[in-house]
Amino acid sequence: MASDYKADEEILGKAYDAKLMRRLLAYVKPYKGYIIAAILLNIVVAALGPVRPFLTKIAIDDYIAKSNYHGVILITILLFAALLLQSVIQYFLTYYTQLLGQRTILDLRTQLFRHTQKLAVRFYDKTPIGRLVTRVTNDVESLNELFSSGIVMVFSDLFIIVWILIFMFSMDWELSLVSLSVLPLLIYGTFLFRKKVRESYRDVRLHLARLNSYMQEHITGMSIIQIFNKEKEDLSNFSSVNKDHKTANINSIFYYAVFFPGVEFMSSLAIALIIWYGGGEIVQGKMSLGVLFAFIQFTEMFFRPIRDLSEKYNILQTAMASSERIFKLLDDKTMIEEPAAPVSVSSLKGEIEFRNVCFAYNGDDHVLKNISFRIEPGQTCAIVGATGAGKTSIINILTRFYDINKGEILLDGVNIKNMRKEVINQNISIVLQDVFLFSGSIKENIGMNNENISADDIKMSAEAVGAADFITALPGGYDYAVKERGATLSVGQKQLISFARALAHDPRILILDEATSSVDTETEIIIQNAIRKLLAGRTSIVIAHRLSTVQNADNIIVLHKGEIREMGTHQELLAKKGIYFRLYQLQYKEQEIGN
Ligand code: DCP
Ligand code: MG
Repeated sequence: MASDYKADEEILGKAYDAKLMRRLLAYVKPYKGYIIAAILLNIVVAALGPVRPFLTKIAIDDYIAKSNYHGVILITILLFAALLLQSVIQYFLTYYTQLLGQRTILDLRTQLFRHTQKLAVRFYDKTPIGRLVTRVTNDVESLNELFSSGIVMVFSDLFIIVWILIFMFSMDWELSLVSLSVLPLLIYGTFLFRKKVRESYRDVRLHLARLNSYMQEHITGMSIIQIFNKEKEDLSNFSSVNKDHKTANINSIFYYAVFFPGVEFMSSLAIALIIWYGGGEIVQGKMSLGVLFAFIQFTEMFFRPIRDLSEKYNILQTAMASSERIFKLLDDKTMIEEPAAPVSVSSLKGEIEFRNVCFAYNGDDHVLKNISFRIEPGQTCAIVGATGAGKTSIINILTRFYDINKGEILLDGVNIKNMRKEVINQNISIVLQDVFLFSGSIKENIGMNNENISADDIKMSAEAVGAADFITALPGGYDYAVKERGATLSVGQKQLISFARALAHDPRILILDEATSSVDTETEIIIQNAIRKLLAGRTSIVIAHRLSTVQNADNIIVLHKGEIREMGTHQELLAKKGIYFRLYQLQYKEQEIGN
C-alpha cells in the first residue's frame, strides 16, 4: 500500500499538458464571462503601470526642465489618476478572480464527493482514506490557485511585459537594447531554476504524503499506541519522517534563495548599464534626463513579472500534477454497474435465493464456494460458523457491496444484477457487527434524514427495541449530539440505536451481523427482545452468536471455510451430530449453563 501511495504522489507531470489543460478549462467554462472580463481589465491595468514612467519623463523634460509649474501640477494629477484607476481595477480583478477560483473548486469538490459515493466498497478496501482526503482538500486547493490567480495572472504578466516593451522602444530603442542585454542571462537562470525546483518539488510532495499518512494512521490508533507505551518509538518515527520533510523543503527553498536575489542582481545590473550608457548620452547632449529616469523605472517594472512568471510556472506545475491525480480518481471506475434494462420491481415479498454462488475478494481466491440456499418470505435464516468462514461475505454480496464471480443471487426470483440498486437498498436493512454512527443527533442517526420517517416513527422504533430508556436519559434526549462515530456511547447503546435505525426503516429484508462482544445480562435481555421485534414479520438473515436467535431460526446454515457444510433446523442439526452439534456443545453449552 505504501508503494502504491508513493506511485501516486510521484506523479510529477509536465508543466503544461494540453490534454489535462483542456479538461481543466472545462471547469471554468461556466464562468467564461469572468475570465474574459478579467483579461480585458488586465490589459488596461498592465498599461497603467508603464504610463507612470512615461508621465515622469514628460514632467522632467517638458515641464521641470522648462520651469513650467502648471505642467508639473497637471502631470501630478494625471499620475495620481492613473494610480487611483489602477487600484480600483486591481480591486475588481482580485475579487472576481478569487470568486472564479472558489466557484470552480466548489464544483470540482462536489463532483469528487459524488464520485466517491459511487465507488464500490472494493475501492475503499484498497485506498487509504488519507489519500482521498488529500485529493479533495490539498489537490483541489492547488487548482484553486491555478483558477484564481494562475490563468489570469499569466496573461497579466505577459501584458505588462508587452506594454513596457512598447513604451521603451517607442521612447528610445538603443537604450532599450542596452537594458535588455541582460535578458539572455536571466532566461538561462530562470530555465535552470525551473528545472531544479521541479525536481525538489517532487521530493517535498512525496515527503508530505508520507507525513500525512503517518499522522492519519497513528492518530487513528492513538489509544493502542498509548496502551502499549509506544509513544517514544512513535515520536522518534514521526521525527524522522518529519525531518525528511523539512530537509526536502529546505532543499527547495535553497533554489528560491538563490534565484530571487539573482533576479534582483540582474535588474540592478541592467539599471547600472542604463545609467552608464544613458549618462554618457546625456553628457554628450544626445538624450534627455527624463528618458533616463523613465528607463530606470521601466527596468524595475520589467523584471518583476519575469520573476513572477517563474512562480506562476510553479503554480501551473503543481496544478498539473494535482489535476492528474484528481482525474485519476475521477476516472476510477471501480463501481457496481447499474443494469442497462432494470426489471421493474417496487416492493419485494422478501424471497432470497442463492444459486451456486462463488465469490472472491481477490482474483480466484474464493472465500465463498458454490453456495446455494433459499429463504421463504418472512422466514429467519441463521448463519453460523467459525471466524473467517465467510459469514459477513454472504451479506456483502447480497447487498451488492461486491459482485459475485459465479452463480446467481435472486430476490423474489429476480437476479439482483438486473435490479436497480436503489430497490435493493430500499428493501434491505443491515445491522452490522461494528455500528457506524454519524455526527449529528440521535434522531438523525435513527431516521437517517429519510423524509418518510417521522419523529413519532423514530420514537416508536426506539421504544420497541428498548433504546428509549437510555436515550431519554441523555442530555437533550433524541437531540443528543453524537460525536466522532459515537465515542461517547457504550457498545450496547450503539447497538440498540442501530436496531432502532433498522426498525424505523421497516425493510422487507433484514440482515443482522450480530456483534460478538458480550454485554451485561440486563442489556443482553434488552437486545434479545429487540432482535425478536426486528425479525418479526420479515425475511431475515442473522449471523448469530446468540443461542436464542439460532434456536428459533427457521433454517440454520453451517458455513465452514466458505462452504455450506450443514443446513436444517436446530433439532435436525443436533440430530446429525456433525459440525453444528460440536459447535453447539463447545460454544453454546456454556451459555446455556450461564443462563
Ligand atoms: N476477506 C478479504 N477481504 C475483505 C474481507 C474479508 O479477503 N475485504 C477475507 C477474510 C476471510 C474471508 O474473506 O478469510 C471471510 O471473511 P468474512 O468477513 O466473511 O468472515 P466471517 O464474517 O465469517 O468472520 P467473523 O465471524 O470473524 O466476522
Ligand atoms: Mg463477520
